[in-house]
Amino acid sequence: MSAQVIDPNVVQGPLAVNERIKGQSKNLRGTISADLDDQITGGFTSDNFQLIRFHGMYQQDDRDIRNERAKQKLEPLHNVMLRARMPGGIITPKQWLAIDKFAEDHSSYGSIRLTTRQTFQFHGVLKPNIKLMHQTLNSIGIDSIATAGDVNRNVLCTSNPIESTLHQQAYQWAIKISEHLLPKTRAYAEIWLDGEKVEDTGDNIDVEPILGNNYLPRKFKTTVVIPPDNDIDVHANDLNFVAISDGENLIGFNVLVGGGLAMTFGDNSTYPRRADDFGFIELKDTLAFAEAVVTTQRDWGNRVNRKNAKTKYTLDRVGIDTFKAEVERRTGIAFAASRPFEFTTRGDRIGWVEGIDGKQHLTLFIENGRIKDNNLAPLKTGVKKIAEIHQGDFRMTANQNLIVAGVATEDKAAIEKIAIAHGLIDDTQSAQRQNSMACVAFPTCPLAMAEAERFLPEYVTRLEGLLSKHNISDEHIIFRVTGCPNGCGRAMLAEIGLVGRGPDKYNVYLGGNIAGTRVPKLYKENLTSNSILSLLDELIGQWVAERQPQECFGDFVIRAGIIAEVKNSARDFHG
Ligand code: SRM
Ligand code: SF4
Repeated sequence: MSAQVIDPNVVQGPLAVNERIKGQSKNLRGTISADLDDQITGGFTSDNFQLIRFHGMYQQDDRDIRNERAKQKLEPLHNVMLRARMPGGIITPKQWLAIDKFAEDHSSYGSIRLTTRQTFQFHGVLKPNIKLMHQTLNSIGIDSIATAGDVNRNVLCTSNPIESTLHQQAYQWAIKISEHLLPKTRAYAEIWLDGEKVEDTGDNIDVEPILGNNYLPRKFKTTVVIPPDNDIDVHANDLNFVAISDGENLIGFNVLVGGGLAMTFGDNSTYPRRADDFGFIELKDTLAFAEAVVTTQRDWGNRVNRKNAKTKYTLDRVGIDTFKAEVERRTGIAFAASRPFEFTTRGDRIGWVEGIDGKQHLTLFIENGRIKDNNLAPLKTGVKKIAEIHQGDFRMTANQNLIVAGVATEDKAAIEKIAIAHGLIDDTQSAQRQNSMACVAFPTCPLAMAEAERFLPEYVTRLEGLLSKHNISDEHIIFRVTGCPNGCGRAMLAEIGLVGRGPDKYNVYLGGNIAGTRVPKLYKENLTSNSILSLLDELIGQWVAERQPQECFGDFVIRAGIIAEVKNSARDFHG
């Protein structure tokens, strides 16, 4: 009998529980269908709680009323959040009208939530409406496959529609990559769309040539980005294709691998990390490289400890050169030297711009991505009215905003009128507000430790007050808040990032930059929002007094020695 060869790049030890769940799931089917028929509970039981994620749903409950229900001896009001798959974030007006109606009729919060990954979420859908939700989406050509779980998630693409030829080409690649890396299991169609049942022949019913039957060790995120815009924040992602053009057409990509932003408090083996540049590839090799990076991570990613399972940790564990060489071995193609590129901007350009095709594009600032008719403005009705007359498409941005894209010049006035009447265009919004962002957090996120989305608007008003006090009302600092260290609002790429620790308690991170190419570092821990404001008052005062021309806040705090620069996360982030 030959001895088993142990691959030194694979972490040995008892596998994480999720590995058993995935392995025994019959390619993500579990017993979800049976659970769906169980009217005794509003939730999903045992393994299915995890498995529905691979179908784009999370079980949640309203945390605002959780204790009250517990006192009444009621189970939490279980419901699901659904996240749609929307590579590049493009959606037609017809699709928008259908999702608007579903949110209105069947989601407890009556809102559509644009996310930091260019798609939308429904919150608060009760069990009896879940199938209807998938069937409604299917009828308009949308699904939610692989928007959560240990798979390649929604593929992002720079939203800027101005360079329309290049954008069109890049967008097509985002779709191709998304399709190529999708799970091949027919479980989604079978369970939600009443597709034909496949015969149960054992643990693995379908073949997963790329992801494997245990799927990936952890979530995996991919982007296609067009420099100099880094609107999709490449360094939050495992795999990035940086568009290289000859001025007009796409000729290839630089491939950046190993970004990610999450960490766990008290566990220094976890940290936010920038992606590394592996080199240039030709367009024709794009899918082969996407597949090779994914399969290398599939085979070498840590399946023992989920906290160290993402690609960023695999790279630091095996070494960048080893990982890169393996990708080259799997494709049979060597990376060429990286082509020069630079990121200079990140935020969305709010307001109208004219594309090179002469079409008009209106970017609407949607605070925290929450589209809802609220006391301040009937935003949801406004977008619906625009969708009723709009002939182009909508583009969801990775900064939680919405672009009304491809407006013919003759339709501009009508769309603008609706947008103004419904609070979707508001000239009083400051640059600071437009460059601030928060994750969802309470009441729906089960992992939230502090408020984020509900905290941000009022806090930005106070921050605006500070900028005004220091006579820089027209300027802004990239400011982001997340309700816990998972980093969904990308605070770990902000100039000032607040990370929730507990009710009204946040850690303060400083030192990210405008282009999103630097991770910030912990400055102060566990402060109340009031004390953070006093701190920021001092720091902003110092910045205004001592900064060099054009020096942004994040660069200043490093040059002034207020915070050390994070050059290599594994070494510097906790050091
Ligand atoms: Fe996230 C988990 C919301 C972007 C890192 N994220 C969650 C969950 C599903 C909580 C849960 O596991 O039960 C949150 C649901 C809240 C709710 O009620 O809606 C949640 N994440 C979001 C969204 C909606 C935030 C937003 O305000 O827009 C974003 C949805 C994106 C999408 O459409 O797919 C969102 N999440 C991100 C990002 C930013 C990004 O990708 O650009 C990150 C950091 C980048 C990264 O992955 O490193 C992020 N979310 C996480 C993590 C930490 C993963 C890790 O590496 O450890 C978790 C927790 C987990 O996976 O265990 C998480
Ligand atoms: Fe929830 Fe934390 Fe993500 Fe915010 S950062 S949405 S609190 S998991």
